[in-house]
Order: sequence, then structure tokens, then C-alpha cells
Amino acid sequence: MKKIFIIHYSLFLALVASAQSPFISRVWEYCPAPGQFVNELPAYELGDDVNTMRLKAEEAIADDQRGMITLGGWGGYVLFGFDHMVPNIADKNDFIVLGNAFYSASGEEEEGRRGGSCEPGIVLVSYDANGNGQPDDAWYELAGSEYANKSTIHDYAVTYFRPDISHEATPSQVTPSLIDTTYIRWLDNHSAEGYLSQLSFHIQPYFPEWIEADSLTFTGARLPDNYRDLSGNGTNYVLYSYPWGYADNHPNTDQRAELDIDWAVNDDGTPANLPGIHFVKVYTAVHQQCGWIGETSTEIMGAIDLHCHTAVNNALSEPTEKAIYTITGVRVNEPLPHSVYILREGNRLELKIQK
Ligand SMILES: [Ca+2]
Ligand SMILES: [Ca+2]
Ligand SMILES: [Ca+2]
Repeated sequence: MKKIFIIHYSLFLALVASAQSPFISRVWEYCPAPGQFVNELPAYELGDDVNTMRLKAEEAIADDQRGMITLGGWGGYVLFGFDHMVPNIADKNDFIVLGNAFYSASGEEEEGRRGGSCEPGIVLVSYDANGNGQPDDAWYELAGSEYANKSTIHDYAVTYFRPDISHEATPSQVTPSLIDTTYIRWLDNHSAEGYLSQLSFHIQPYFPEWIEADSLTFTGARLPDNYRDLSGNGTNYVLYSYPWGYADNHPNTDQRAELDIDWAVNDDGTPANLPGIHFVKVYTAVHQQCGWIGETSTEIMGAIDLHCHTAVNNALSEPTEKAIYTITGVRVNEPLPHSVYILREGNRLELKIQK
């Protein structure tokens, strides 16, 4: 017998969500670099390990939780996935990674770039090419607006070192809130070295407590510094947004925070031409410290498949009286065997099951 459901629009959306969530469903890896919010976002507790911290990150940002995790300083990352393929729709942005970037109320702008707290993260994407549901396939960087910037370093690496047990703090003589200017030593692959300072506002350990190793090495690309000290005396740091193509770089409500899978490139910079993506990795892309506000760190609050949200709207906006759509909003002539599909008649939607 053929089953027919006539449903309300809101219930319909819920059903679509249960079939395919527009939100990420899983955090696969969470490994922040040291930073002032590390061990707090999410909170480390004695006994936590790599997996329990991964689960805490997942609880914070999967589904529509909109909690927040920090990626710490340059290179720290999170890897998450959707429960389906986010399709790469031509000439459309496909997904958004949610961060906590904001523009300052005083409206600083430099060459069209709004300033505030913009802490860009580079976004990598992966298509589940071997179909096993695991993120063990090739990764592609989304080439954002600074990909071709000559000041972007594409072969960057930083190693951070856990402070020794015998470590003694070196308070700043100039900036009282820098309570230890030799706190976390780092060394990069371009012979530069330095320290992340400990701030008086954040006195918990900055090195991830659940990591057993005494050093952490990250690799990736480093974007040019994006801060200016407008005061000239270290009291007013403004972090400027880059035009497009990064996480935590524009407010979530700004369209320039959206991402297009068409930006994915191969290692040689040529387009990857992906049909869609299942997995996303984001890492902090600037390696800078801004005095009393400390190191710059990308924060993540989740991610959304923009097409899942728009599938039903698209179906309703199409000028037709009668049509059949798949559960993801693709118009078809005939429903697939044994599939759940949408029948539209005027503005009424029916969810049906094909025998
Ligand atoms: Ca696209
Ligand atoms: Ca795979
Ligand atoms: Ca941020």
C-alpha cells in the first residue's frame, strides 16, 4: 500500500533535518595549538584524553549547539564532518564555518577591510572518495583571498614546547597584564623563535593538558599578520578581516563568511573541481601576538550546509504548480524506487514514500 503524508512546513523541515542535517554531525579530531583559551574552550578535566576532548569539542559545535571551541595559536586545528555530502553547486556558496568574529563598533576600516576581532582560519575540505565514511581521503585548501598574497607562507611549520616544571615566569616590565613573557616557547621552520605570553586574565595552562608529548608541531600556510596597533602604545589592537575565504574572519551573518567549494585547490594551486565535500579541517592561520590581548586564535562554533537550508525554499520558489523533488530538494521527473520524496502541489508539500 502506498503511504502518503500531508505535513506542515515546520514538521517537513524537521523531517528533512532528520534525513540530512544541515549542521555538522561529528568532530573527528581536535588539536589546538597552545593559547589563552586552551583547556577552557572546551574545559579540560583531570583524566581527559584525546578522545574525551574530541567528544567535548563535538558536544560544543556539532548539530545546532553553537557552543565554542578555540583552536589556539597558529596551526591548531579541528576536523569535523557532515552526515552527507555538501554538494558543490555552481556559482553558489556552499557552506559556512561559524566563528566569533566581530567588527568593532568604532568602525575601523583599512582599504575596505573592516576591523575588529577577525581571527582568520584556513579551511581545508575533503571528499569521501573511497566512500568509507572516514576522513582518510585527499585534502584540498580553500584558496581564500590571501592565497596568492606574496606575504603568505605556504610551507610553514611551528613547534610549541610545554613549559618545564621548573619554569619561572618573566613578567613584562611594560605591560602588567603580561605575567609571563617567556611562557610557551615556539620555533618555526624559518629560523624564527619566540614565546606566547601568559596573560593575567587567563592563568590556566595554555599547553593542551591532555597531550602527553612535551612539544606539538603544526604545518600549513601562514597568512600575513592582520593586526594594527592603532594607539601606537599597545592599548588599541584592531584585527582586520581579509576579503573572503576564511573561517572566523567576518561575522557569521556577513555573506563574506560563506565558503564556495569551487575555491578548493590542488597542491599546485589548480582547481580541484570537487563535486562536494564531507569533511572540513580548520586551523588558525595567523601567527601573531597582540600585546595585552595575547595571541590570535581562530574560534569555531559549528558549520552549516547552506544548500540543506535552501533546498525546500528553492522548491517553493520555483514557479510551478506541481513537481516532484528528492528529499534534498533536487527536482526529478520520477521518484527513485523506495525513496522518500516531496510532492509539491501549489504551496502544499507532501512527503511520500515510493514503493
Ligand atoms: Ca559552489
Ligand atoms: Ca574516506
Ligand atoms: Ca575569534
